[in-house]
Order: sequence, then structure tokens, then C-alpha cells
Amino acid sequence: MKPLLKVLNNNKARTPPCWLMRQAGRYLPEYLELRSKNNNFLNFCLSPHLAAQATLQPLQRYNLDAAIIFSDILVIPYALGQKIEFIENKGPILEPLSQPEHLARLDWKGIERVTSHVCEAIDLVKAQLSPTTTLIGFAGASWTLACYMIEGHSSRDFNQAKAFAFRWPKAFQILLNQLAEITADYLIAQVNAGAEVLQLFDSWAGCVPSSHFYPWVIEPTRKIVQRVKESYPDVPIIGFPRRCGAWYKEFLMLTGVTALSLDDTLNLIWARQELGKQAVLQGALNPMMLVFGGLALRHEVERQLKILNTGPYIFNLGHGILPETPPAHVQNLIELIKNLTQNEEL
Ligand code: 1CP
Repeated sequence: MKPLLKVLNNNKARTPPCWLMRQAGRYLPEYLELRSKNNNFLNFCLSPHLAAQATLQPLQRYNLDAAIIFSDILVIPYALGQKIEFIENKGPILEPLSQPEHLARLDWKGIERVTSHVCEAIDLVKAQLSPTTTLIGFAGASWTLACYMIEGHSSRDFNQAKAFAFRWPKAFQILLNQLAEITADYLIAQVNAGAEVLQLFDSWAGCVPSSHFYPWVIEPTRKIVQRVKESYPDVPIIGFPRRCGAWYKEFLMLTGVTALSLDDTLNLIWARQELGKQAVLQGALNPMMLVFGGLALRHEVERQLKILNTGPYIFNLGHGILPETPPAHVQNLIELIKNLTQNEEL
């Protein structure tokens, strides 16, 4: 069995499998080169040959255990007909859903507009992947998608999204439910096409008020997991409710996810103890440590292995790789993990 799948099936590995969130992208010169010839980011994501090429680029450089299909969580609002643009050095800009009436603009049948392209990219990648590498499909969870769709751009706290939810709770609930439905369809299509593992990114779970963590994060995630499992009971699903602190425990118990991706602010000793020795955990290196490299990186990798590799564990970052990361540091990291775990230093 492939190393990543083995761990996701609850087996502890001596050397944990490793992949990095946002491993394809702007820190790689070959990605920048490919991207410079394609101005429009959405067209780039939705061109199966380009997406397949970008997916495979990190695998050509490094001995990583997984490929994550090159796309973006915001292809879903695009598929629903929301106006969206990716502006260089600024990020995504959407026409915000600022009133409940605006929800009527969304075309819930539009999902087909992206599914076929992403599935074709998955098919192309699968044909070129080494037999030990696992292909990961992904989507944004409902809360994080709703954040961008309502706010219209990135934010530290997504207060416009919260204001919408408090002012129009019914409309907000409908939005979360509908997003959960089509996200499940989208993920099922990715598994049909050949994705072997799924990751659900809830990047802004950390700014949900505690009073609403259950309806905004847990409940939509539980629905997505349940729907996917009705079609594919065995497909592992990794949940990433970033920066939700102690809520990680309820999230694991109540959503049905197979594994948890931990962020870089969580107390890892708490995590291994409270989530359990049998819990499949992924993470949680601070992305700046990979930028910095050197002794600080070595000490932190050692610490994380000591704490988390006591049970099923997948090495990863606590959030996406930063564009300023020197590509050589990724190579160093992979060697470091291997050396530290094979020499019985730990
Ligand atoms: O200039 C460019 O080439 C665009 C930069 C870029 C890239 C390379 C964006 C815009 N998205 C992506 C690819 C991407 N996005 C991938 C595939 C690459 C890989 O993992 O190897 C994935 C998995 C994502 C997921 C994603 N997009 C998330 C969830 C993970 C996370 O980092 O929290 C989020 C929040 C987005 C939105 C988004 N898309 C792009 C940017 C710059 C952002 C973040 C905006 C923000 O900071 O709020």
C-alpha cells in the first residue's frame, strides 16, 4: 500500500509520509515560468494540461508522498456564476454577496462548468504518477467559501461574512447547506476521476465565534463527509479547520473525517494526548520555519516528530508554503525527516 494511504488507514510509520500544503506554486521557478505565459489564473486552473503540469512539478524535484491536484478552492464560486478575478499581489476579488437577494444570482447547476476540467486534470496526473505517490483531491469547506463569497476578498476576521450571518441567519444557513451539497458532488466527481484522498480546507475556521462553531463549521463538514462516504465509504478525508484550537477535538469526533490537519498554533502535546494515540494527525510546521531553514527548522522538526510520530502521522506544514521559501529548504526538510527517523535518534 502507498505510504500515505497506509497511515490514513491508521498505521503508524517509522518515517512519516510527507507532502506540503500548496506545494505547487509561486516558490517554484518552473511554476512562475509556466504561469507567466498564462495571465488569467482561473483559465490556468481550468486548463487540464497546465493544471496537470503544475501538479507534477514539485514531484519532479522532491520525493514527496502525495500530489495535490492543482486548482483553487474559489473555482466553486466561479462555477456558481459569481464574478471573480485573481489580481496579482492582491489575491482573489469577488463581486460580494452583500444581501440575501444576491443568493438568487447563484446558478447551483453550474458546478459542471469546473468539474469536467478538474477531472480531466486528475486523469492526466494519474497516468504520470509514480506507484508510491498518492493523489489528493480537495475543496474549500462551506464556511471558508461563504467567507470569500460574502466578503468579496481576503480579510483577517471576515466580519462582513459574520454580519451577514447574524443579520440573515436563514439565508446564511441556506448558503452553507447548498455549498455543502455541491462540494460533496464536486469531491465525489474527483474520486470518480481518480483522487485517492480528499482534503477539506476550512482555512478561516479560526475566526468563527465559539457560539457558532457547531452550525458553521462542524455541521456543514459533517454533511459533506457523510455524502461523500455514501458514495465512497473508504476514501480518506483530511479535515483542516485551521486555528480552531480545542475545537479540533469535537471536529474529529463529530464530523467523521479520517484525519486532522493541525495548524501551527495548536499545542501539539495537547493534540496527541487529547485526540488520541490512534488519531491520524497531519501538520504542523510553521511555514516561516521552512523559509528560515537552518537550526531552528531542525529543532522544530525534531520536536514535532517526537510528539506527533507516536501515532499515525503525516508530515506537513501548519498552513500553505510561502512564496519566499527557498526550494532547497524543501529538499533539506525531506532529508531531515528521513535522517531523524531512520537513525533512531528519536
Ligand atoms: O499567482 C498565482 O499563481 C496565484 C496564486 C495561487 C495559487 C498557486 C492561488 C490564488 N491559488 C493557488 C493554488 C492553490 N490554492 C492550491 C493548489 C496548489 C497546491 O496546493 O499545490 C490549493 C490547494 C489552494 C487552496 C486555497 N486557495 C486555499 C486553502 C488553503 C490555504 O492556503 O488556506 C485558499 C484560502 C485559497 C484562496 C486563494 N487562492 C489564491 C490565493 C492567493 C488565495 C488566498 C487568499 C487569502 O490569503 O485569503
